[in-house]
Amino acid sequence: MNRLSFAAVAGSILVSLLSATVFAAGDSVRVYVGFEPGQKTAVAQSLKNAGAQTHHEFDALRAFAVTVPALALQGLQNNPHVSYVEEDPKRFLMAQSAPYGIAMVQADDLSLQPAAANRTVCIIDSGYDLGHEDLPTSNVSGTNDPGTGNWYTDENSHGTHVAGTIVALDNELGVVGVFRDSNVNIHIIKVFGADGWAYSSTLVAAAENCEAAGANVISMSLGGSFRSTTEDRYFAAANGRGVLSVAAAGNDGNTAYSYPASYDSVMSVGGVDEGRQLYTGSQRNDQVEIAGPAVLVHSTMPTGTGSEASVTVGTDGFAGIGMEGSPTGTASGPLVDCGLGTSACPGGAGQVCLIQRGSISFAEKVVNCEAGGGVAAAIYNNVSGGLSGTLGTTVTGIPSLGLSDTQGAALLGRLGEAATVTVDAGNYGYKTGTSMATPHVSGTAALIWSSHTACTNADVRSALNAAAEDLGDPGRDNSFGHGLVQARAAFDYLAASGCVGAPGDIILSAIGYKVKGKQQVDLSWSGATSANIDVRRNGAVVATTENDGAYTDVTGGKGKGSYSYQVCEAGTSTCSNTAQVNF
Ligand SMILES: [Ca+2]
Ligand SMILES: [Ca+2]
Repeated sequence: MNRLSFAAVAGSILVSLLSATVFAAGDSVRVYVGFEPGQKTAVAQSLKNAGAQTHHEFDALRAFAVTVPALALQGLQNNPHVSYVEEDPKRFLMAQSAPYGIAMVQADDLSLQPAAANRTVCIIDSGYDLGHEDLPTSNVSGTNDPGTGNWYTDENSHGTHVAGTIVALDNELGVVGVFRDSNVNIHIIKVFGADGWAYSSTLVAAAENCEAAGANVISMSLGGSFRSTTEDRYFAAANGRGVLSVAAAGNDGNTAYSYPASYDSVMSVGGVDEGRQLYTGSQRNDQVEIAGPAVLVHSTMPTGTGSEASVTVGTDGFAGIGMEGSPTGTASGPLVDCGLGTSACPGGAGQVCLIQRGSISFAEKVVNCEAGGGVAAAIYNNVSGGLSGTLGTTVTGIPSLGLSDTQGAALLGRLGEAATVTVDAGNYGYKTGTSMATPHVSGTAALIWSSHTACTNADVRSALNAAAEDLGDPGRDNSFGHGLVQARAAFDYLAASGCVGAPGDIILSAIGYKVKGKQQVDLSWSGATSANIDVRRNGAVVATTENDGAYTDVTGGKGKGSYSYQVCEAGTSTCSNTAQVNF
């Protein structure tokens, strides 16, 4: 292509970019203006005559970056010394940002990052978007399931979001996880398809696959309200084999148990928001053991299925959350305070509506903005924190997003300035639930264990609980358990305890069932250090057995019965918790 035809094509690009814009007198536009060889001075003079403001001179590229009156564009394009004129498009900050939860659980302490992968976290969920720009491809494996398909795709998005909280890379893109450099082995078991449910037996089979893959930690952002003895026995036995199982406490906001979280052998994880207040959906009961960030957690979404939304004023960007149902797109205009947006905003056509949450639905606010000629709507929270809203079934024609209360306050100080709202598809998104709290805990467990590999699952569990930041009522409570998981404090606790000797480090689970009418109790324990252990039933030693983490006691009884069990280092009074079994 010779220069002449290039100039002609470049000119047509400008026309296609800018001709759709109707300029008013006084409008200006920022463009690149290319000049022919030897014509820099001549073009500079033409630009000066046109009233241009020069930002940059690129001699090697033979181009200026200038702001010129829009009405001068045509003359510049017709100037024989000008080789091309093209828009100087905006470029936005693409930097990585750390989700609030990573710092909240002390996983931003880089000294905790291991030098190599030596722990394995098994994530039982909806799959993993292998190839995502912010997720590792090394140290990642998975097990395919004939019912749900390939582990390395995710038709639901839940599993990819959970995985990002554990392993999103420190790479200038998107977010970061608890582990930043993929120095943890991830094994993915896909039990959910797009619709998001599975059987208990599917879960047990999945957890068995986790163990086969060498899992140290099993992370389960899932649950259901019905208990299964078989499932209970499985997780108790896995605990005895050294596996730490972690599961979501549930999102129903009541005091019901959810399983597998509410088995003794599984850590039940409740949720908090950015202000360390209880997530309103978090289930509260005596099985809740620990808490993690759960509200509006930012993490990875399968490529292209997430949402990126922002307001830009001048050089300041405000990252928001696209309204569910908002069309994608970019729109610019002066920023106008529309109050609560309960009627058409009187800012004149073309404005970006800044609207406070409250009184009417988000959809009605956006409709009112649009009715007043607004080109985009930014709705800010009236309570602390970010705003994730939905337009429901209302169809709107302008991009809209939610902002935090503090972002809203900042933007109220920028009224009248040109604002640009962008809502676009992306690779990241916000989700809320104890499902999001769970990977903060399972990831932290693996993180501290990575540097204390001599410790048992029971040691790690004890350390997480002992070092948690107490929230709510003093001491353990049914909302937060022992409190907010804290990576640095738990790491230090393990270092100080040397993994051994702390009371309560022997953790026992006991599960009763009947075989042909006869009472039988499966005991599973971890954390004992002697060669043999004593099994105590109702205070009396009924067996001394190998310390292999499992024993089945046949009580000899039928019908009803009530038993309390402990296991103790043989011949000592160093014992586990007491586990109760009622027939
Ligand atoms: Ca990243
Ligand atoms: Ca507490």
